[in-house]
Order: sequence, then structure tokens, then C-alpha cells
Amino acid sequence: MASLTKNPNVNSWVDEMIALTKPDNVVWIDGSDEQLESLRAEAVSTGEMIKLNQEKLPGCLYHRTLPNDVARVEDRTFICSKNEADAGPTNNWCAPADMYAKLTPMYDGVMKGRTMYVIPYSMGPIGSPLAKVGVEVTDSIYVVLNMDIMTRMGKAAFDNLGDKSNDFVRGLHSKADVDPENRYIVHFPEDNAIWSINSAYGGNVLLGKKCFALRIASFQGKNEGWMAEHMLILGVEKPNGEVTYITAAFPSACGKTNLAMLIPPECYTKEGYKVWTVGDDIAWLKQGDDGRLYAINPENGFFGVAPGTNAKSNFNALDSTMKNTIFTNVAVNNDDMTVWWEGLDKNPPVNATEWKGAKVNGPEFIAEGNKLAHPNSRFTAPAINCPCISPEFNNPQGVPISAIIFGGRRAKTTPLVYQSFDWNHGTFVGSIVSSETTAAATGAVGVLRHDPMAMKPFCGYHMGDYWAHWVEIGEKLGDKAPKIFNVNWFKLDDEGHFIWPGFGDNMRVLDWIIKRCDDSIDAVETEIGYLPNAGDINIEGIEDEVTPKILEELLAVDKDLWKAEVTDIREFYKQFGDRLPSEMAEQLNNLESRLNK
Ligand code: GTP
Ligand code: SPV
Ligand code: MN
Repeated sequence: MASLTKNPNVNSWVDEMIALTKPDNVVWIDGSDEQLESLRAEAVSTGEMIKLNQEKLPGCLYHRTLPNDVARVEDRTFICSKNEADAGPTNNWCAPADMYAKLTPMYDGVMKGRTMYVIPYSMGPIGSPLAKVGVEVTDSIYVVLNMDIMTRMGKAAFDNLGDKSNDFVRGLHSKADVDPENRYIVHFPEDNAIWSINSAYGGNVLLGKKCFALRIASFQGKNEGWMAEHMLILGVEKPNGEVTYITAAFPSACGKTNLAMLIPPECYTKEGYKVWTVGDDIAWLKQGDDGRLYAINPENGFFGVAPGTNAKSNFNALDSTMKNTIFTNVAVNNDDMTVWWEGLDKNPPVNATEWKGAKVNGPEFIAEGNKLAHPNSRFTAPAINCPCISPEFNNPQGVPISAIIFGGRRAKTTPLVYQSFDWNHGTFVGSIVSSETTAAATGAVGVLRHDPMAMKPFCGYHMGDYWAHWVEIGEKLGDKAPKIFNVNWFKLDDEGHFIWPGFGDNMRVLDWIIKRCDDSIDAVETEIGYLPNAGDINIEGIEDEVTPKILEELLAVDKDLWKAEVTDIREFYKQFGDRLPSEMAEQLNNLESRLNK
């Protein structure tokens, strides 16, 4: 099939990939409905995808990955910068020449008997000054159909690139044998290239997402003066129609999709408050002409965690999945070909197929302690499906950001919310985020680890240089910089229950944050930052659940726990050596001396 572009850089690279992988056929993805419809039909005919109930779930498909291939694989993810020091201590590294030498034989002829799909895509609205183009070649229809939802895919991306530019990210993916022993997710930042092999799961193979829009883009942003962050973007509309835009960085499966699509409690909706979703996972941020920081969502859909999503916890996410959605590794109800996952409702299907593909009696299966859906099962839903998608979603300039929030899963220590003293202190607050691990990546779940800015698995260069970049951006923004906050929805009582109701009630914390941005409310100055006066968190309607005693607990700063935290941060910081910005070392010393006063 003839190329879709005259760009010689694209064509020579695709030729090279064809020569390497030797596919039987090459299909250029133009993004047309006819082409996508025939790919869907083919995937259904081979069993790669399963057609769901087209009356209840029109346009929806189901896919199951291998049980060994259900999450990101951080231990097999590499940043292959020329110098090891540039990847830094938080990344796996290998010399580019050595990695190419190791992987090239694995790709040699890997697509024999298969079709190669060449996918042009734009991260960011087509024509946005902040958008960037990628090309992914893959032997997976599942990847094509997901990229269609998650990116602006098709010929328009090539039109945007133009006939001469060399500024596109080269993504090579083959599912090969889906062999976990030979699975690699590899980034060559200096070559603008990503090579992924032996996986067919989301984050490992949808190369526009974490691989490009975070790992490669963070490196590009460092060099070009902008930022790529693991952040949702939302707008809070006040009754007077004014919208305040906020970004928030939480580690994987720690609540970004949920916060981005929040439905405020009744005491807010009745007054006319509304939340608009701009993005649920990734933000690209750049200073605008007026000096403020602007954000776009480079994605075009949501690759969201299914378990726990229900009409009460996240109606907007659930509603987004009602059409043209791909479900991965959830359970199927064989009676009516609909889907089910833990936390959807209390009626697991009796005639079910669990996520590994076995036919089971759902209630009995669960009673035996099994899960019908994998904890990291996902939906891939178009952003336009979302009832609260922001009218600014496709704005090429992005939206102006007033507040940046960091957060993680912390059983103790971290209060419900606090505000940093200034930008550099806020950068420090981001750098010290720790969170309990989740099922979004392979490995143990529930282990506390440092995850600075929720970027530990996604920063494509040295974390110390990344913090220095934050400090630099803050200097440029000056007094137009967003205010920086930290939140923790996951504080536990001694019985292990969450003490903050969370979800829609997180609006109450956003409300405080916005008032702080408007300078319309006082706060308590503590050792760690500004905390709310207890009376300033609106608990109208949840007084029974959030008693004064619980609120006190939520807003407590336990000095002994924070002193232990300082010791731990000092240890964590050691690995960054002389690349730790002096500003961060100073912030840590200041925190310690405030605690010791
Ligand atoms: P990724 O897509 O992996 O980056 O995850 P995410 O950050 O978008 O997380 P998501 O919103 O999908 O939430 C993951 C899980 O966190 C959900 O299944 C919820 O159970 C839980 N969660 C989200 N928000 C809250 C909250 O406010 N309180 C509590 N207790 N749990 C929450
Ligand atoms: C995450 O793990 O943060 C995700 C899902 O958003 S994945 O695309 O698999 O990385
Ligand atoms: Mn994520």
C-alpha cells in the first residue's frame, strides 16, 4: 500500500522498519471509518476482539490480554540515553548501541506472516502549537483501534507534520510472542524513538501515551522550555460562570480519572457549581503570551481503571464507556454480552467469563476469593463521550492553570490538604510524594515508595535535572505561577478504613484550593505549609461522617511522623548526588529546622 505522506523522513524510517520486521503486508492507517470498520471486523473474525451487545453497548469491543501481560512492566522499561548519568538513578539504563544490538535480532523478521500497520497520530489538537506528531508501526489491530480512541489518528497528523519536518516520534511495536522473558519497553530520547516488544497491554504498546507523551516528551520539554506531566486537567465553574483550571498529579490508580470527572455534592450543584474535564492522565504545559502557565491534554480519550467505577463513584466515566469503547481484561456477562467488574454493582453475572477466559459462576467464583475482572482492567473511551468534557478540550492554546495539586496514597503522615509556601517549596512538595503501589504496574501492591510528581515511572531523564527544570519554569512564571498544593484522599483509621469520603466530596477540598488562589480565605501556617482552618472545609451534608474529631485528624500535622519523613527524604535524596538542585536541599533543611523549633 502506498505511503500516505511525501515526508522523506517518515518514508525512509518506515522502509527501514519494513526491512527489519519483514511483514507480509503494510497498511497505512488513514483513520477513515471504512478502514477502521474493516479492521474491527477482521479482529472479531480472528477472535482477537469480541463484539459486545450492540444494543446496550453500541460500537463496543472486548479484548483479553495474556495473564502475564496485564500492566506496565517497570523493571523492563529502559531510558537509553547516550550517557548513563542522563537517565538518572530512577530509570533503568542501557547504552543505546548495546540495546539496539540486543533488540534488532528480536525484531528481525518478527512480522513475517503478519501485517504491519503504520499509524500517524497527533498528541494534542491538530494544529495546536503545543501538539506533536508520532508514527507508530505495529502488528496489532488492538493497538490501532486503541490509538484511534486515545489520539488524533490518521492522515491529518501527516498533514500537520508537513512534507519536510523530522520532528516526529518513531514508535516500533511488535507483540512478537508476548514472551515476558523477552519483553522490553525501550526509549531512545536522543533518537526520538521508542521500541516495544513482546507485550500487547495498553501502557506498554499504545506508544503515544506514557512512552511518548511522558517519557520522550518530558525530555523534549526540558530542552524546549515546557513540561510534560502525569496530570489530570479540570475546570471548576463557579455560579457566576467563571472557570478556574487546576492540574493534579497522582500516581497510577490513585484517583486522577475520578477527580477529573468529579460530580460536586448537592450543596455545590444547587448553587450552580460544575466541574469540566480537560484531561484525566497527561498534561503538556507551557507559558503563554500573557505569562501564565497553559495546559493541553495531548490525549483524545481515556484509558481508565475499570474496577471501582460505578454510577455513584464516577458516573461520568461510566457513561463515557457506553458506546465506541474497548474493554480490556474485565469480565463478560455471557447472557447478554455486557461487561462487569468488581465495584460496578452488587450483581456479578452468574454466567460469566472471568478476565483470564474461564467460564465461571460469578457469585460463587467471587465467594471463593477470586476476582472476575483484573484489578488493572481498563476501558478505552473517546473523550467526546464524557458528559462533562470541557468546551475547551480542543482549544489549541490550552487552558490557563491557577493551581497544581500533588498527591498519593498515604495511610498516615500527609494531611487531607496543604498549600506550599511558594513555587520552589511546591516543587519540593512534589519531589517528596510517596505513595503505596497499585496494580497499574507489575510487582507488589501496597508498598510505600517515593514517586516524585507521580513521575517516577515516566520521567525520561535524570530526576534531579527534572526538579531543576521545575525551578527554572517557576522563575520564568514569577508571580503568575500557579499555586501548588498537596492532597491525600487515602488517610486510614486504625481499622484500615478511609476516613475521608473522597470522590465527589473532593470538591470540598477543591473549593478551599480555589479560595486560596483567589486570596479570599486565610490559612494556618504550619511547619509543612498552609493548612485550612477547620471551619473552612465545607462539610455541609456529611457532618455525620466527617465529625469535628475526624476533621481534626484529617488536618493534623504530626511532628514526629514528619521528622521521620525528613530522615527518609534525606536518604532518598542521596542518590541524586550533585544533580539534586540546591533549592531542594535547602527546602529540606528548612522543613527540618521548622520541625525542630
Ligand atoms: P491511572 O489511569 O492508572 O493513571 O489511574 P488514575 O490516577 O486515573 O486513578 P483512578 O481515578 O482510575 O482511580 C483508581 C482507584 O482509586 C479507583 O478504583 C478508586 O477505587 C480509587 N479512588 C479514586 N478516587 C478516590 C477517592 O477520592 N477516595 C478513595 N478512597 N479512593 C479513590
Ligand atoms: C498508568 O499506569 O498510569 C496508566 C495506565 O495511566 S498505562 O497506560 O498502562 O500506563
Ligand atoms: Mn496514568
